[in-house]
This record gives sequence, C-alpha cells and structure tokens, in this order.
Amino acid sequence: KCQVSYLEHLKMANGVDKSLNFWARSDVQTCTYWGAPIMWDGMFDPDVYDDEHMKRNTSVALTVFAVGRYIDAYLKDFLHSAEVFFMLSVPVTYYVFTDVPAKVPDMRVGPRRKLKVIHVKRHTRWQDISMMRMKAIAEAIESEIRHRHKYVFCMDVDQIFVGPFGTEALGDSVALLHAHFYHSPKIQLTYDHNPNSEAYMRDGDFYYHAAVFGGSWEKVKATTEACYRSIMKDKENNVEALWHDESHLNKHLFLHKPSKILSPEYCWDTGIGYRMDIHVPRLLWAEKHYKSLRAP
Ligand code: 2GW
Ligand code: MN
Repeated sequence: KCQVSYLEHLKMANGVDKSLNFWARSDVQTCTYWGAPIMWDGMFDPDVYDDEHMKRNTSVALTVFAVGRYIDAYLKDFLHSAEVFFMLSVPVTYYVFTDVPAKVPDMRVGPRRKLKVIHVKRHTRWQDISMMRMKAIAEAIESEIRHRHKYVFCMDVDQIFVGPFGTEALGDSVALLHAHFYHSPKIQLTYDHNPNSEAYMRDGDFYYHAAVFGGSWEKVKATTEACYRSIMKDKENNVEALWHDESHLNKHLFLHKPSKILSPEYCWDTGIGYRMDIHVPRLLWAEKHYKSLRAP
C-alpha cells in the first residue's frame, strides 16, 4: 500500500517521526505517496513523542469556537474531556472564541494549562459562523499565538475526547481523514464540484475533515489566510462552496500537502458502527441536535 520505499520514508520522516513503524499496520495505508505518515494506533510509541516534545519545550494552542447555541450545547464537555485526554505532556492553552464570554464555563484547568476567551461577533448565517473561523484564527495567530506557541490545533466544538490525543499528532501541517470517506473511492469524495468556486477540485488525494487541523503556527496561519481569501472571493462572485470552509480547506491541502495525516481514530463517528481498523477512538463526534441547533 505504501508507494515510497523504505529509504525514502526515513528521509522524509523528520525528527521524532523517524521512530514511526510504518509496517505495524498492514490493514490500513500508513503513508501517503508524498511520504507523509498517516497516524494509526500501533505505529508509534506515545512516550517517545512526549519525551521529545518535553525536551523541546513544545507548547500548543487549541482553538475552538462556541457561538450562540453551541456554547451550552457542547463547550463544557469538549473542554472537560480535553483536560483528560488532549496533549497532557506539554503546556496547552485553549483559545475559546465566543460571542458571549460570560457563558464560557468558569473551570479550573490543569497546572500547565490556560483558558483564554476571545470575543467574536456572531454572524447571522451559520455558514458564516463556520467559515469566518478562518479569519479569526489567522488574526489570533498573528496577534498572540505566534508569540507563545509553536503549534496550533483548530477544532470543531461538537466533539468529545474519549482516548489519548497526544503529541504524536503534532507536525508541521496536520490534516485529518474524514471518518465517512476514508475507504471511499475518489469519485465519492464530496469536494466542491462547481467550477465557479475557488474551492473547485477535479481531483484530490483524500477527503479531509475540517473538524480537526493543525500544524506549526506559520503553516496554520498560511492555511487559514488562504481559506479566508478564497471564501471572500467566492462571496464576491456570489457562490458558496459545497461544504463551506471544509471545501476550501480540502482545496488548500490538495495544493499544499500536509506533512502528517491523522487516521479517523482522531475523530470518529460512532454512528458508522463497528470498524475493525479503528483500534483506539480518541475523539468522537458529539450527537447533533440539528432541529434545535439549526433552527432560525
Ligand atoms: C453550525 C451549523 C448550523 C448551526 C449552527 C452552527 C454553529 C457552528 C453555531 O451556531 N455556533 C458555532 O460555534 N459553530 C462552530 O462552527 C462550532 O465550533 C462548530 O463545531 C463549527 C462547525 O459547525 P458544525 O460543527 O455544526 O458543522 P459540522 O459538524 O457539519 O462540520 C463540518 O462542516 C463545517 C462546514 O459546513 C465545517 O467545515 C466543520 O469544520 C466540519 O467539521
Ligand atoms: Mn462539527
């Protein structure tokens, strides 16, 4: 399944990723044709990653948006579970973007962890709430995050950590395989198929889920800025990509290949049912209450 040779792997996997065992899993694809590891349980020793990142004094920013009804519906469970499972070996700052700072749970976080609240305005259309995250993240990286953290992860709030989501997930540019499409033939991938949109794609590598992406602050800044620019161009042209920011993210990551990919273990939907290749679910989709949450 791997299309690059043993030597090429060792050349391309830098630093701590050299410790990966690409052959530990024969049931799934563990690397891309451009040499990026696809992280499946069994391929890595989490302690090796923790030791290395502790040595390097790595610190991580985790951005999450909770606007309107999503504050009460999801934020508390997201943050509480992140305290138990998200990158416990390194300092972490949660950046919570919200329209009502007073409603952010007043919680005590672990000793090397911080919670910062950033006030954002609430867009009327939910599509804009989702898409405009790109702009707000880019601005927060520029004004604050880049001075404090080497890495940034950006996540949807409607999910719950249920297993270790550790430093093995860190990399220069990190994307996640969408749980619904990791076995799908390319023809079924829901890229944007409208040639008038900036997100238009005729071909792709994988279908990435916008619920989790990350990387060095430089790469995440470049990615979020590029997506925001494309979103605004689409607005000028009166088009909207099929899956909003996710379509733009997929286009960007097709043109700028991620250096590390996370398996759907890192964002699993239990609605799919049992899958033999999902050994350790680490983050789960929370239940959607579309009727109440998406009502006008
Ligand atoms: C979004 C849709 C409908 C109604 C409300 C909202 C909404 C989203 C909201 O009222 N308040 C809010 O804070 N959000 C934020 O946007 C929140 O962080 C949420 O997790 C994120 C994306 O919306 P979500 O999770 O409802 O959309 P999904 O799970 O279908 O997300 C995928 O597709 C989106 C684009 O349509 C994004 O690309 C997202 O990253 C994908 O996971
Ligand atoms: Mn979501």
